[in-house]
Parts: sequence; structure tokens; C-alpha cells
Amino acid sequence: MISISEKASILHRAARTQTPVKQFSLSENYSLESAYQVQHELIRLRQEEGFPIVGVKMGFTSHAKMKQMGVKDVIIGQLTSDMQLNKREPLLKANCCHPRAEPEIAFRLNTDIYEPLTANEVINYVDRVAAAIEIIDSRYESFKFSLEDVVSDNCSSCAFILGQWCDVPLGLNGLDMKMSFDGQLETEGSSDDILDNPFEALAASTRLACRYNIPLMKGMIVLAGASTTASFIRKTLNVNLRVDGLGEASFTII
Ligand code: OOG
Ligand code: MG
Repeated sequence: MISISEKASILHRAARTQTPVKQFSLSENYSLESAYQVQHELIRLRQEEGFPIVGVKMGFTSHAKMKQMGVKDVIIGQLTSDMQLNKREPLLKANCCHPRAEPEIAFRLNTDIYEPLTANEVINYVDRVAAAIEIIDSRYESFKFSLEDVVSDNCSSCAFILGQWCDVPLGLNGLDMKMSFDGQLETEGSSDDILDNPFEALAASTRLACRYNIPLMKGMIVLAGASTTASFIRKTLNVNLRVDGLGEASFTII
């Protein structure tokens, strides 16, 4: 049995050396509770390197994504400042193991949140929304994991890019989301594919954050989860996402 702190340092080292490791669940059963403890320890190691928490990300909020990865529950991970790419800042493939890109929507919180909220309530806790691309990069070999493994690995979080912050529209339903690689359409989905409505994903983040002691503070970013399956990034590439009514996000991986 590998201890919680040992699991965290194995995953931290795997990320920092771009060397995927074996899934823990192949050799032991461990609980979702302890998986979130591994995640907390992993984030503590990042914070020790000088990178504060800037938000959270939801995972498996789309049926296509759940099916792609063979899991059955939504999960929450934490975003640290080193994961955010600035405008025109490229992502270095050399810093990743086997990156994939996901089309997402991001929210910015206007108040601290300490209790689980419904989708109707949570609308009042955001002041901005944006198109976003998440780069996930599992630290496990072959991108294979159990729910506990992926939660321990901070839900495969690697990097993210935000488009322009927009005012929150009255609704976020039925927005077309098109992701292209070097100008070629790669995936197309709808904001409805994110738990039927991205505000439901935001509400789910308040439930999971309260349950697992994850901070949701004013100014923090919430990535609502992908609307489609994730796409492998194999080479130098320009990735662009266009979301109806919210504009674009893009970055280059080199
Ligand atoms: C886990 C992360 C999933 C999403 O948006 O559904 C995720 C993974 O698939 O590696 O970020
Ligand atoms: Mg994601």
C-alpha cells in the first residue's frame, strides 16, 4: 500500500519529469476520500513551488467524455497559477506527457462560496464567463485510470487558456462549440452537452468543493468541463475554440 503523501510525490515527480507512472488502482483498492487527500497533498506541493490556487475544474460533465474514459461520476480538480497560459504564450509539448485538448466554458466567481448551491442560485455568484480550452495530461501510462486514480492526479489538469471575459448572458443553453486544429474542424459540440447546462456543472462544483474542502473564493475561475471527447495533440499546432456568443480562445503548442 502506497501512502497518501507518497502517491502525491510520485504524481508530482511524474508531472515535473514528463514520465507517466502505473495506475495505483492496479495494485491496491483505495477510496475516493483518500484520492481527494492525495490531490490536496499534490496541490500543496505545487503551492510550495510558489504557485497559488486560482480556481477549480470539473471533469466528466459530458456523456461523451465519461464514455471515452470509462468512468461514471463527475469529479473536481484544482487549478494553480502555473497552469494558466497567457495570451500568445505557447504551451511547450516538452513539458507534457501526452496532452489532449478539450473545449470548455469558464466562469469567474464574484463571491466566496461556502455551501452547495443549485444551478438557479449559482448564477448570482458569477460575474464573467469565457470560452476556454483545457489541456489535460494524465500522469498515468496510456492515459488509463480508475476514478480514484484520476482524482489523485488532480483530474489530469495540465494547462488552460481563457478567451475574453464576457458579461454573463441570460442563458448558456444551445451554444455551438467548435474546436479546430490548424484551421480544420476537430470537434463540435454544444454547451448543452455539459451536464445539460454549464450552470449545472458550476452547481456541481459547489457541491464537490464543499464535500472535499476545496476553496471557492471571489475571483477564482471554474472550468465547467468538456462538451465533447478530448483530442490528442501530436505535433506543433494551433488550437482554436469558438463558442457562440462568447467568442474565441486559442493557443499554440510547440
Ligand atoms: C480527466 C479530466 C476530464 C473533463 O473536462 O471532462 C476533464 C481525464 O479525462 O483525463 O477535464
Ligand atoms: Mg476538462
